[in-house]
Amino acid sequence: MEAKKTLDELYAANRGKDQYVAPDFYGIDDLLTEEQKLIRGSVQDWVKRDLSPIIEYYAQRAEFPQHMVKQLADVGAFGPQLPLEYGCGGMDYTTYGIIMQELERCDSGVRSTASVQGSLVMYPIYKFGSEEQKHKFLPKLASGEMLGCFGLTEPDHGSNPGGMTTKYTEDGDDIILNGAKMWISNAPFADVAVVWAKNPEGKVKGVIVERGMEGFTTPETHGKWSLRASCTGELVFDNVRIPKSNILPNVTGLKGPLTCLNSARYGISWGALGAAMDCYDTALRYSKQREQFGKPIGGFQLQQKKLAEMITEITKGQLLAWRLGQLMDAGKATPAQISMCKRNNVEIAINIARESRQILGGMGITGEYPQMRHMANLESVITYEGTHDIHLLILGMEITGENAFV
Ligand code: TGC
Ligand code: FAD
Repeated sequence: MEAKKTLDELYAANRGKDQYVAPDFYGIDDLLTEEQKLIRGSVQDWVKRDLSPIIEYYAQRAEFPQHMVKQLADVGAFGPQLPLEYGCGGMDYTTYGIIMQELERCDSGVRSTASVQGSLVMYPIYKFGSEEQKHKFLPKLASGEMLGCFGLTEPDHGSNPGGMTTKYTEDGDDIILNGAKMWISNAPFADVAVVWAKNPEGKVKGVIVERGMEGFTTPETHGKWSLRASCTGELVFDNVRIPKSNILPNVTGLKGPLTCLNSARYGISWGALGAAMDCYDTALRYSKQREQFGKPIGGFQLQQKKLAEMITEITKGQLLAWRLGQLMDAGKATPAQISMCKRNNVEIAINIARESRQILGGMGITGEYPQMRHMANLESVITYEGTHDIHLLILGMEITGENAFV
């Protein structure tokens, strides 16, 4: 492996190379407020200046760009939809979606870091935590002083989290936690983990586990071909003694973690579209520059078909995401509507990554272009936060009234 480069070396080599222009075929920008466009612009500028130049390098090395955590906080990516009172952004859900889109336009792993922090760590503490927990954790999570992770999935319980075996017993003012979580984004770097475990009555509760608690370890998961710039790991609890004051008091049952997933899945709906827009934009530019048989390949009907179909799917996805944002802001979005949007937008993104890679010919398989990284990343995105199949079943149950899960 090549010697480790410094950030300065990466910036010197790569700044200014990112030529991204967001596709907007239907003038969907007209549906956004000036403030939303302003925030998008500032995130877009940061991504071009500080993230694009380094992302391929970190992904190739399967390394988490830890310095980015503070920068993500500075651009307002952690909990933008949560109240100002706790140091968060105080913005609407549409703005939250727009930020996720700009991040995933660069890399799904970066969006993942922000999704987990904002929707899966800060949101449950805000929604289900005590005032003391909110004041203790939210400002530090919003400012990037702390990084968090969310532990729901277990080795034997992925799509069916209700079967979880992680559990705790009570001992005076403490609980004793035992079990293990798997596939946890941010885990090896996290200062806190929001963990879902069964109480002595067998009911699911949320518990804030803090790094340094005895018996709590977070081994890293190695060998991923996807989401390589995001760090994934396990959470292992071996008789971890935790004060009862770390239990989230205001929710009991699986609806706790699933409510948080509504918010995160919503963010992915916008995010995946960002990856699709980057792939399309890259392929469109390439098709105008690359010549074969004496003319740009964009002049051949077969390439135009690919590009025309991509922009059609992107436009439909943009409208779905925008409308879902409106429903979220009005507090009316249903889980099945969120499932439809997450499922559709991730699927079109993965198809567009693949098709656009073909337009780049051999160059498309190199790290010079983002297609392969997006394509590999999206294999995780189509699996986590509910698999493609699970979202179809959620939708199927909503429209037929019949449960096909079991
Ligand atoms: P079921 O009996 O249907 O429901 C149990 C309770 O939960 C309620 N509920 C919801 N509440 C809020 N929002 C939702 N979306 C909800 N869906 C269900 C439901 O009303 C019930 O409440 P109550 O009061 O009656 O008890 O549950 P089930 O056991 O049959 O399971 C079905 C379900 C929905 C859990 C399953 O379909 C599912 O969603 N599985 C997917 C699991 C999943 O998404 N895991 C994600 C792990 S986290 C992650 O991947 C993070 S990646 C982050 C990154 O890096 O970006
Ligand atoms: P399984 O549930 O074993 O599913 C395997 C296959 O069976 C899938 O195709 C599925 O669709 C299908 N299947 C399952 N049930 C049914 C059914 N009833 N009907 C039809 N088909 C079915 N989890 C967290 O808690 N926190 C995190 O931060 C987190 N980050 C992740 C990061 C990455 C990179 C990845 C890959 C995963 C992450 N996950 C996280 C876990 C993720 O949510 C799970 O992988 C996902 O929910 C699927 O669970 P599973 O992998 O156990 O697959």
